[in-house]
Amino acid sequence: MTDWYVENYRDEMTYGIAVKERIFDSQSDFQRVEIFEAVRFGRTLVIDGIFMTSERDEFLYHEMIVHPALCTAKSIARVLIIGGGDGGTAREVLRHPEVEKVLMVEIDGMVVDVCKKYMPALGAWDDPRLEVRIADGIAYMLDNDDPPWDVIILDGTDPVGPGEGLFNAAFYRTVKERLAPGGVFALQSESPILDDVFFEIQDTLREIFGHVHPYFGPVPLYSAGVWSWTYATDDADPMAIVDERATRVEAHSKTYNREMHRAAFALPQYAKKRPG
Ligand code: SPD
Repeated sequence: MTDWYVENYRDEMTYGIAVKERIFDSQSDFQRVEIFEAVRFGRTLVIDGIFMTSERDEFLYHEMIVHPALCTAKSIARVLIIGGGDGGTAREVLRHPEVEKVLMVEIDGMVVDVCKKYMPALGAWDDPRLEVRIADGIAYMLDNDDPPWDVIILDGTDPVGPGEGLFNAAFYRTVKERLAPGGVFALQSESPILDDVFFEIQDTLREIFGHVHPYFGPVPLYSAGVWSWTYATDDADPMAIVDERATRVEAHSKTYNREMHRAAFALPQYAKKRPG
């Protein structure tokens, strides 16, 4: 009999994936962390019952949360990642040789440990430019003496549980204060199809940043299928792609290229205003 892992979205819909083998299941100090081997998606990470990433389609998410910002920010020497414990976002950041320092602030050490162990291809854990700090990203942003960051990436869960405080104006203000001139804030901004959270994120970011540009792509692991990220800045231009950086990325990427970058920022009619 098929073993189904079923994500339940607000008791309104379910999305099921056939499991070949259950590999890890434990409650951390913050959330339930599970890894299983899926029939189609390969090793898959689930947090609090929500699909996070899979070996099969992780590139669709990680390349797109990283490279639009990294290919257009004024400088990319210093990159801060809040969340991102599976390592995929840091791996993509580290593909840029101009990056000198990446700090990943992840609240849950269990996520880092199990992804290193069971999904090692996701990360570039041995790169000496990467520092992993197991700490609360909100507390870090409020109290640190680090120099400003050229790019800040928020790679969190959905806005429930420990990730909830990462989706409000107070947090976005701390991000803006820590960004260097010409800097970019890139974040995952939920599905533009299923509910209003996408629109709430856009409205809140617009209170704080001069320019806010959502962009879109497919992530089959997420039940809505269509996903969004958002590029927020005061003084960078998401269309000003630095060719030298993009050329290097295109040599290894599976989805990102300059055409995909430009196309992702096309705003579908349904994303232009909240459904009534
Ligand atoms: N609905 C799931 C949203 C998950 C977003 N974060 C995924 C983390 C991948 N590094």
